[in-house]
Amino acid sequence: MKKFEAKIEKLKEKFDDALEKARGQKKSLQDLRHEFLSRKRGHITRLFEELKELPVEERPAFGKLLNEFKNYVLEKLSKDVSVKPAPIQYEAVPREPTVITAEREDLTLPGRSLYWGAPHPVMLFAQEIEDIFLAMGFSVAEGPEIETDYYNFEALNFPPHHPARDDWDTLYISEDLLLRTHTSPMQIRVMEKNKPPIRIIIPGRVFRREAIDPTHLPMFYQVEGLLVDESVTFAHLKGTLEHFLRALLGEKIAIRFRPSFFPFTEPSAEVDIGCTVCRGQDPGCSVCGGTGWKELLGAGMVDPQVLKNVNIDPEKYSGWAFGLGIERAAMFSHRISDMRTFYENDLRFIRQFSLK
Ligand code: 2NM
Repeated sequence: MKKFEAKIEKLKEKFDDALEKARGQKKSLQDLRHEFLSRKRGHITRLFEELKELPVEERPAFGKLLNEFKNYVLEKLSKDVSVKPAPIQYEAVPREPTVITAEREDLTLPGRSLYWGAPHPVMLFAQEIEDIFLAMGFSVAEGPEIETDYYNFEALNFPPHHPARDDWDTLYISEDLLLRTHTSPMQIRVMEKNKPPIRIIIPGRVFRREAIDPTHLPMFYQVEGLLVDESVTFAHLKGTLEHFLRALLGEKIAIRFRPSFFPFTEPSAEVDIGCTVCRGQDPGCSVCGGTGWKELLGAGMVDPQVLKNVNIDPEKYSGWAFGLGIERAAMFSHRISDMRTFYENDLRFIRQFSLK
């Protein structure tokens, strides 16, 4: 049966033709494999079916020819390096949008900003004061809030039972221990440990037995300053404090010195600043009471007896000192009418100052 042999020959030509065209194209090569080898309708599969209809004696020879052709096709197709295994197809699993919103956080929301807190206005004002004195070559020191009678009073020239002690309503812990009524005890400690020249300021909490009202608290902050050197005069005190007050409250602030008395300074003065609210123009002014002046700090030349108490020779050295209530100064600078607002911890109040 030459006819069968011719069919194979024809198919081979067809295959070679198609293979030439399909070279390098995966899809076409897969199609070609399907066209010739498909188990149902492939050309070669059909020829195997036809083989069964041939006379039995002819089948082996043609069967051999057909098998050779089949192997030829398989070999050709498998040799084509461009035929690679088909990529794995992953199936997309659809998700219900309701599941996403109900079970997962919304990652597109903006973050919540953290509140870092704000410096307290009293601390900010203390820093402003410190900066002014640091620029003039002063150092800053702190000391204990619990003191002995000696450092708080006796070394500062308050003798026992002296009526001057009545001006400082003291909170006693025991016969000898008390809550300091000023930061001057630390100035005694500084003078005990250091030789002049001394330039220091001491900020810190002080305590007095006070009835609470808009201008009095039993705890408040003070800054005291001290300068000791040779040939120091009241003129240095005056010039330094004037510079300090102008730097703190503005160049135009009015300043006056009034004679006064403190046990630890001689002579002593109280320093007033002109009322910035009414500028002395309103006899009914609630800030200055119509006087046009506001007392801001106390100062004076360190009493020779205080210098002797710390073994500094008053014949060789002299010094000046001052004390200032920080809340009181801050109230005046910021026009705050009630000192208690500093310690009510109302964040709406406290936050305003750090915006400066
Ligand atoms: C004030 C007023 C005047 C003062 C004096 C001293 C020391 F230690 F040198 F004697 N320290 N602070 C002083 C002087 C304090 O506060 C209203």
